[in-house]
Amino acid sequence: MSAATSPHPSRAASPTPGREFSTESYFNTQRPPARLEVQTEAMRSFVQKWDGKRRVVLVTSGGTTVPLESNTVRFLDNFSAGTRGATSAEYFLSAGYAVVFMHRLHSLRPFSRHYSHSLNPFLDLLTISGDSVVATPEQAKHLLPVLRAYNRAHDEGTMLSIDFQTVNDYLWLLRAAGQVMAPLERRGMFYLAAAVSDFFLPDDKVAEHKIQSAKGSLHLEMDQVPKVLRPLVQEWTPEGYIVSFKLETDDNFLIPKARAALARYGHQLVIGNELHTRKYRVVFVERAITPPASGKEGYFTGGVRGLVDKRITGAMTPPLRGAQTPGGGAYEETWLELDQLNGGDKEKEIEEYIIGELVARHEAWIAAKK
Ligand code: PAZ
Repeated sequence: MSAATSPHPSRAASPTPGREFSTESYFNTQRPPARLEVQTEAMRSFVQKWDGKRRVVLVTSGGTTVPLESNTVRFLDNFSAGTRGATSAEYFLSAGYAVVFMHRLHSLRPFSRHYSHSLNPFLDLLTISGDSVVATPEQAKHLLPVLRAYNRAHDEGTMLSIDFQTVNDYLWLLRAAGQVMAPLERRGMFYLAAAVSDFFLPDDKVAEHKIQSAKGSLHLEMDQVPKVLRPLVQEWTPEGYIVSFKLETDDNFLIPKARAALARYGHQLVIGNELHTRKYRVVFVERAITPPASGKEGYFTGGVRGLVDKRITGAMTPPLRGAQTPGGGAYEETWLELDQLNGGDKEKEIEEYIIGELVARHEAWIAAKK
């Protein structure tokens, strides 16, 4: 079956194979998820509750699926377990943020992630004492701070969980979150760590029923997911502090791709990470706010907490927001490397340092408006 030929008899075949959807045409033609209104209202009241009391961050987490059938038996997926998002949400909470945790259903979640069934099975924590069940003393030591932080977030209501499954769910929810958080202006942060598919099957190319193997090989032609970072930055939430992630499997692409994203979308920061080293090193790429000493390229080391190697390249351009930065602007790159930051403490997680850096930048972003 070719996906360019509609597998669903009642829907028209896609007129132009491999279409590029604009954001507008995407939302005009693709069906919203069934729970969109309820989830949007939950986000709206959460944001209103915390507006003026805490800064609010939207954390997106986990992978998105692309279903091949609307009665879904099969779907395309990606590797993300949601570790980055779930871990970061915990550090945002402990930094005093209210967190909208927008995550892939059944991916890792803040606090419970410490006890995932594959890495640290729950039953291994417990021991029988008479007729009771208790945590082993060794496990209780680890469990106590996690349980305290979990209970605090629960009692104070500082985290709202919103789940998605498909890339379509994700796009609709991101738009809703952007609009709902717009009144926060600079007090809102977006931390877009979810691994979002670049390709999707539009409604009119999705088979209604399970695709039959009797028809032979399966040919799929997927369309490109619209680049929603642009409307997020320029329309939905023009004042928010927006952090996107860039994942590559070749380190050499990280910086050029991150710079290209900044130039194209005009947001504040791209965090680059490579698939295999993502838990130990990341690079912050942002527009330079101070010119290189020489006026040309230069390396700057030390000075800022957590900064390992800071490099400023290119000619100085003012940091623009919501506008295209012409090629050749000045960029800063800050590498965070866990083994240089953790003082030998193997329990430390890179997200602690990432969030520390972000909180400082977010504060500066808010202060710059006053
Ligand atoms: O979920 P995880 O901890 O296994 O992976 C995190 C990540 C690599 C998905 C995230 O850090 C990231 O880079 N997200 C954006 C991926 C992208 O380029 O679409």
